[in-house]
Amino acid sequence: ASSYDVQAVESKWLPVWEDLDPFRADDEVVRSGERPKYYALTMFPYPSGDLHMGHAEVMALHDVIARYRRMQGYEVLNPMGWDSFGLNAENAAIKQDEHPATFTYANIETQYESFKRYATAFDWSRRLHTSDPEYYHWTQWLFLKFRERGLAYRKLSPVNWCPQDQTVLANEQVVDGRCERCGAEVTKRELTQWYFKITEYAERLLRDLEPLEERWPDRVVHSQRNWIGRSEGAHVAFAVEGRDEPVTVYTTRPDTLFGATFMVVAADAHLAAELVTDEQRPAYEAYLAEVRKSSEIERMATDRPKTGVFLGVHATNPVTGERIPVWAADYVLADYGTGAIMAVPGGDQRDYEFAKAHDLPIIYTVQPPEGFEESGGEAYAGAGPAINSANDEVSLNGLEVADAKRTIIDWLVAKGLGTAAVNYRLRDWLLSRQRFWGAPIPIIHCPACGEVPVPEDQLPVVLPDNLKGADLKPKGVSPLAAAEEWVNVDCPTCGGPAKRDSDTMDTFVDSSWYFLRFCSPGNDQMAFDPEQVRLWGPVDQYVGGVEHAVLHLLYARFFTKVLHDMGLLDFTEPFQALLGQGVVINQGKKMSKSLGNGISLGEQLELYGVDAVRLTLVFASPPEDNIDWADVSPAGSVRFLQRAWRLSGDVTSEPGTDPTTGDAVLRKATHRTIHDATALLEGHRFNVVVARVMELVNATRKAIDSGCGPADPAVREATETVAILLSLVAPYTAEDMWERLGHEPSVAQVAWPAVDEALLVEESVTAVVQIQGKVKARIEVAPDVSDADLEAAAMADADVVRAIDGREVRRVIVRAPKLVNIVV
Ligand code: ANZ
Ligand code: ZN
Repeated sequence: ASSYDVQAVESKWLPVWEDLDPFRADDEVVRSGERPKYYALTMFPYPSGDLHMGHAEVMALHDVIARYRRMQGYEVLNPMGWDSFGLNAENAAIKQDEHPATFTYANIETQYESFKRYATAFDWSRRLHTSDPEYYHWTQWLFLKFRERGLAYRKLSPVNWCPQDQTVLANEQVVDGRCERCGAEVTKRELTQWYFKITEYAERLLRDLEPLEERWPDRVVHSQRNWIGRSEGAHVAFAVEGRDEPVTVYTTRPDTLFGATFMVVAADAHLAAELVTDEQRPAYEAYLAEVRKSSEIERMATDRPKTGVFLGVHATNPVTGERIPVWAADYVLADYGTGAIMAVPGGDQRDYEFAKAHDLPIIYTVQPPEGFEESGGEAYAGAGPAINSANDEVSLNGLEVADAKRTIIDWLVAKGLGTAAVNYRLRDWLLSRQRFWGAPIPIIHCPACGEVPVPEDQLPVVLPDNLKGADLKPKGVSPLAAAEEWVNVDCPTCGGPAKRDSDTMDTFVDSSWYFLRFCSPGNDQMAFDPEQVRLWGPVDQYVGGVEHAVLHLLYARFFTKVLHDMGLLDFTEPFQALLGQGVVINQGKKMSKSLGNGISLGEQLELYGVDAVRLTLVFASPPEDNIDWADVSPAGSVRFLQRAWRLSGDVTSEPGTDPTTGDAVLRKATHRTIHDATALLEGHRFNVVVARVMELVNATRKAIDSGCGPADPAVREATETVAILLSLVAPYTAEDMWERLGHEPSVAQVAWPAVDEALLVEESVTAVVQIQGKVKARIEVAPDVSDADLEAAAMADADVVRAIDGREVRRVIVRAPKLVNIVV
């Protein structure tokens, strides 16, 4: 064909690639040392519909990396699968009166076909779905292993409850007090739930972020740090009247202890109910009922009046000996620190407002600067020397905050009243969900034996396939609890009647280890083969959305560390490098149904073809930036691809023609492009790579039409380079060009072109000739000119000869290629 037909090119190459399977990763090649491994991974999708523009972007970017590394000589593992459990399918199933599997696997097939058409460089032989029993068998096994190590446990505690989805949520799934999925305001409920003890790994999760700083986006590292939220302070014990045990508080400001004028216990902590006197109990219970009704959003609002109730008891401030009242309030959180605080209204704004509202004393313990209005309605949280802070034994007065902290902690330790303490904001990971479409928790509850793990040889615990539609409607308990046949079993230990745990696991459990499964997919003896993971792991480059900063990316790091500690992994971090792509927006706004500004990927592909859409997405901006579809031109991409493709039809030299005799100007442009593209690819500046290929296409066109002509070997070299570079972004066009240039498919399998360094050398440089220190001439010389040649050229220059004017040359200093200094 002499004109570029997008449809024809696509339908021509798709089946050829299907046969060639050029992206299959070969274990043997790596094991034998023939090629080094490279593990390229992109976040696997939920099968919630067909692929959309967001997928198209991330896959286009990820493909550039995978294809480039392959051409560089790596054996690339680039697998793909589906994160196929979750509420999405379950809600759709309820609406359509189906089993969630029906919806899930239909969507997977649709997405699979779309991935293929989109020409992604995946090794499909490793495909997995987290909702397959073959996969969740091992999710369940891992759960049991974590439990054996004391890292999975059950406890009763107030949990985040989404009234819309009728299920509990992990802290990470509550965003600004709302359900991350449906946006409903989250409330609290007291429930017995399963947790992973991620807090035991808090310090390591924090410490190991440091080496990631170089190769992970700042934003992600920063939010993980904040989320783990390490703080240093002290535990201080307060004696409480009528109680043997003291109440311990966590404070980051032990230096302010002299200003602790009251205590506050979280209203919904058990401690509050324990402490309250009979007299105050009715008031407390009324208050607690109010607190329970309010959502997290209301409770966290800073401008909210500081409500609370006196518990009727007093404690003793350990440094002042003062009797201080103990209150309950909702601004103190039950699950942070110890759930109780020493209130220092002079130093903490929340305490200050509470003190004002309830008429409690305020003492400043740090000297505020000149001009600070003590009655201006504010606590002073800044630096300065301690004041009002002395008793008979210890004085902090005059000490700056850090010194004061040290001094008071030493005193508390000596008195047996406190210790230095580190606290983390990170909570344990709540993993159980009262929903159907997830991996069942492999535990059996027996009235006689208690919690009994399902024996390993009875895994997987498979979901029942006879539930659908209304059976799955949320009722507050898992639909599995109502599935009599499924839930009632014999106890594996005593044989008596027992019940299966009817909760399923958070889908983030499934995705915390999928990158390991890809190394030995289909293994029915283990979750992953440690030998195979040694071969391929860890992931060299991960590509995906940074909205997962504190969810998936933290959980996967936690799993990796635990599995390392179990002796199953050599490494402790799963993802060596992370690229977080921007999002595709339209007309300045996020695409949404309500705004009606959605762009259908399918339509774009019909209109412009796969290559043009991919090219547009890669060319639009640096990968991390958002792309506004209103600002880009897929039609322009089509025109460029046509221009590139036409070159391949114009080349008249034979394949294999030695390029070294070709046109020097074009050859230099070609090799400069290869050289720069390599550096740009390493730096993930893919959009600039595209711009450079566009320039090379123009240079080649010019050489054909008005330069050396189509038969010149340099034209072939340039066009082949265009095809190879373009194959990272526009695989169909590149493959077709490659064939028209007389080669066998696939261009994806050729080696990255080598740069001829000699062709990178600059043409000439300007040398300055001075006589008696004054510039007399400038001459053009080769950059690698020798001192002797440069001196000869200078002495022969007409201006120099005139300037010397016959005088005797006493000395010549030469600094090739820049300077000649002549002394006469
Ligand atoms: C006395 C004090 C004086 C405090 C002062 C601060 C300033 P971070 O940095 O986030 O760890 N706190 C402790 N447990 C709490 C809970 N369960 N709910 C609400 N607040 C709690 O915060 C630690 C500080 O937050 C602690 O230090 C405590 O107040 C409060 F001038 O103690 B501080
Ligand atoms: Zn039993």
